[in-house]
Amino acid sequence: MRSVLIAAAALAAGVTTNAPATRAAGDLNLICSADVVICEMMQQMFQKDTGIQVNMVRLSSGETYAKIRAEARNPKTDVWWAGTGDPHLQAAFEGLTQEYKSPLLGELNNWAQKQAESSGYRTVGVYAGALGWGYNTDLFKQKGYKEPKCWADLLDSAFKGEIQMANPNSSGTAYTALATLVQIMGEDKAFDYLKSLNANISQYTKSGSAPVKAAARGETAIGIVFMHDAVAQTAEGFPVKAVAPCEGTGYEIGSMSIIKGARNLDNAKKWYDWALSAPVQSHMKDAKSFQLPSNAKAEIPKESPKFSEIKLIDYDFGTYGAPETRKKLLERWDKEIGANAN
Ligand code: S7P
Repeated sequence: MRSVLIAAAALAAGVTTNAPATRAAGDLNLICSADVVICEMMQQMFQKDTGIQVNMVRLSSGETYAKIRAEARNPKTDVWWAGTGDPHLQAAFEGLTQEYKSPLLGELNNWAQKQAESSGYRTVGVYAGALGWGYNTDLFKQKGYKEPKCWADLLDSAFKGEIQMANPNSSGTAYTALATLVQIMGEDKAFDYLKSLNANISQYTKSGSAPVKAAARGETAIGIVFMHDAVAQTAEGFPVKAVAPCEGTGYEIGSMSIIKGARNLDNAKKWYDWALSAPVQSHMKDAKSFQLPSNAKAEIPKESPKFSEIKLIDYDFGTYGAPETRKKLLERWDKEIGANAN
């Protein structure tokens, strides 16, 4: 099924799945932290456009950050494309990624340029997406559940064992959720909230979008995810409805970074400029990737959740993208939530 989806996405993007012999132009070692369908479509499109062989692995954002830290003395990756912005900023602040000013910076929306400026040009925004959840409308009808419109509604005891979210250690989505709740409620109240929510959580998954994929298949009623990941399931034909929380919500600036010490630096810069271009970003919807593109000239998919209709908080990327904040929040999450998981 997955390979059918990838082939369909690649075809829709006007590329073939049989990449030509690409060794002559060299290699690029890429970690991709978005959904595997868009990762493989980007890999195939770039190979076709440039002749460069892309050796790609898909890892969640927190996993990638940990891998890059562990390999700092002997980097095996050239480019980290996609994934939530906080761990890209954390890597930038630790000097794990390298400064690069793309000639395409001027084409980007302000929020993407700001991500670059605030990191000393060690990362850049490639898309944006708002946090929320998706629920299975068929299951809700069958069980007589009421639509949860607010973070507070997720604590209803009717949802015991019916909610999934990811683990914020591995997943950028779940770290965004943790940082969002702390910003909305204050740290102690957010941890009280997460302890109450824990009673309704059946599983903390490794990857951020897994909870809503499980909701789509009827394995859980609700998945706390980025709204565009819920919309992707609706677009696949599953009975999933995306919700923007009434109290307000956080968002990601999905980012891209070149790793310090990249062995294939010229090819890394080629990928970087290519991935920021409007035509490439306009293709993301072909893989049902419905984030808001960072290039102001790229086509915004009609399915993309509209930021103007979502109550967004003024997400503090400086604080929550700092390595000390990440360490402190994750240690507390492990102790107070992870250790008591069902
Ligand atoms: O599926 C697209 C997307 O939600 O995936 C990225 C996210 O980091 C998923 O990986 P995690 O497992 O780290 O949560 C997002 O950046 C992106 O919008």
